Amino acid sequence: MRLLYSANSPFVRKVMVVAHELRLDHRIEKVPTKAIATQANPALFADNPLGKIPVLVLASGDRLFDSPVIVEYLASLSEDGSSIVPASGPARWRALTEQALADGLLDAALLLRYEAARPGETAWPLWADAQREKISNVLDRMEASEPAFDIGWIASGCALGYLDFRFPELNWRAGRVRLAQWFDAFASRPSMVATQSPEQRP
Ligand SMILES: N[C@@H](CCC(=O)N[C@@H](CS)C(=O)NCC(=O)O)C(=O)O
Repeated sequence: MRLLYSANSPFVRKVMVVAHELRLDHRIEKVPTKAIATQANPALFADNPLGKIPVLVLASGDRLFDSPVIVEYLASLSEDGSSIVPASGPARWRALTEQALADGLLDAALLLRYEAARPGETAWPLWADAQREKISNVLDRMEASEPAFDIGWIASGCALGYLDFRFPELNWRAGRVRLAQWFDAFASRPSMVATQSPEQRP
C-alpha cells in the first residue's frame, strides 16, 4: 500500500498511529505529497478530487480517503482492528463520534491557519474567533470525557499534538488538567513518538 503523506499533517499522523498500533506500518510505503489549499497539485487531484491527504493507494489501484475511511480499512486488515475501531454497539458510535470531534477540531485549526495567512486588509477576526471557539468547545468536551484506547482517543491525541505543534499560544492545557495528564502519557507511546513531525522534535 502507498500512503500519500506529509509528516506535518495531523490526519496522516492519525492513520500512521493506527498503522503502528496494528503493526501494519511496514506494509505502507510513505509517498511525500504536497497538499496546500491555495496551490493546486494536479497529481494529487488525480488521486483525490478534493486535493487532500491522506490518500491510501491499494495494490488494486483503488484510492481510499478520507482519514476515517483509511482507519476503517486498516482496522479491517488486522485481527486486533476492533480494539481500535469497535465493531458494533455503543462503543463503536462513541469512538466514531469522538473521532469526528477531534477531526473537526483539526478542520477548525487548519481554517485558522489559512485565516492567519490572509493579507492584513482581508483579515476577518470574527471568523478566526469562531474557529477558536469551536476548538475550545471540543477541548472542554475532551476534558470532561472518559479516556479509552480507541480511534476516538487516537484522533484526540493527534489533534492535541497538532495544537502543540502549530498553536502553542492557544495554551490548551490551561484549566484542562486531566486532559493534559492523559496526553502526556499518550504522547510517549511508541506509535506517537514514531510519528512526530521532525519539525516538532526537540
Ligand atoms: N477530512 C479529511 C481532512 C484532510 C485534510 O484536511 N488534509 C489537509 C492536510 S492536513 C489537506 O490535505 N489540505 C489541503 C487542502 O485543504 O486543499 C481527512 O480526514 O482525511
